Amino acid sequence: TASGARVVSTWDFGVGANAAAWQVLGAGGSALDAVEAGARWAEADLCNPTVGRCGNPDRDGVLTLDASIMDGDGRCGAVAALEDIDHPVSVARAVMEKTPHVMLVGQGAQQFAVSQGFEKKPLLTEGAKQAWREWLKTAQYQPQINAEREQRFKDRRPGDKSNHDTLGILALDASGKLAGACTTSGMAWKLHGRVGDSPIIGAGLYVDNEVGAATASGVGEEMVRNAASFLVVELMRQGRSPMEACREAIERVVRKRPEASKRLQVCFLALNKHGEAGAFALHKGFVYALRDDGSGPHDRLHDSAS
Ligand code: SD4
Repeated sequence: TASGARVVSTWDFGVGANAAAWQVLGAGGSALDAVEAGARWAEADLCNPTVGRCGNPDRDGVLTLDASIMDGDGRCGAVAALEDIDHPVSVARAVMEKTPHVMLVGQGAQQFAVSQGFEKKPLLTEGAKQAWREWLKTAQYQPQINAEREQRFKDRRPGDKSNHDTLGILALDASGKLAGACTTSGMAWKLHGRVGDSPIIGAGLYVDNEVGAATASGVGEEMVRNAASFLVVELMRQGRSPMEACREAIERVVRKRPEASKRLQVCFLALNKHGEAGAFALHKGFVYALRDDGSGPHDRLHDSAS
């Protein structure tokens, strides 16, 4: 059975990722298989301009993908700046399982993916190309906090106000093991070659069966600066609840760069080994999705504090 199992994912599209993960968890499958399934669902979602094949490109019009995966025993894998491969999270898992390494980047990551049977194909969608051409008119790199991001998404998807963003997904399986994954096309209009937090173990994702797991979304440079997901897990180790740990990590981000913090979004999501979840964001607007085997609604969207 799936007793005690649960999964949490960033943003409202996390509901879909959780459903995919639950197909694994609900059948008694492993947390690792569950988070990969959830991340693959998000990567395949053609309506999401910040994850996978529908992602917005960098300033040169090139779509580069970042992803990581980790289990609670410290096994991990990641790819960064990967081009033309549509499931970076599965390539990250292959790095973890089939190589002595943790991270592959760019050309080398692609070469490895192809050697593992992943198909190389152009991914940039018409919509993303159009958004890039539009962006070129001003060519200003100014990451926006949610409210303004909604505007961008509205341009891409009329009527849709949702805050699509990087997918971070954390799962606890029936045997009490944790795993997490994080997948993204990174910040739109980034410099070619820019790597965010999502594929950096300890920044965009960290998992430890002794304590819990954490993941992040928002402007990745802030997570890297603060080794943020590792920080959240270490705060939980010291006794903080998932929410308190996320809040304290946000306070650290603000303390480091008070001025910049006014203009950028940073969101943390955590799950401890007892299955308690919590989140905290620098600015309003971050939600996460939770699914468990409880008697309540199977899918719940939670507003994080900010
Ligand atoms: C990054 N954290 O590449 C990711 C992207 C993201 O809101 O979450 N954007 O920095």
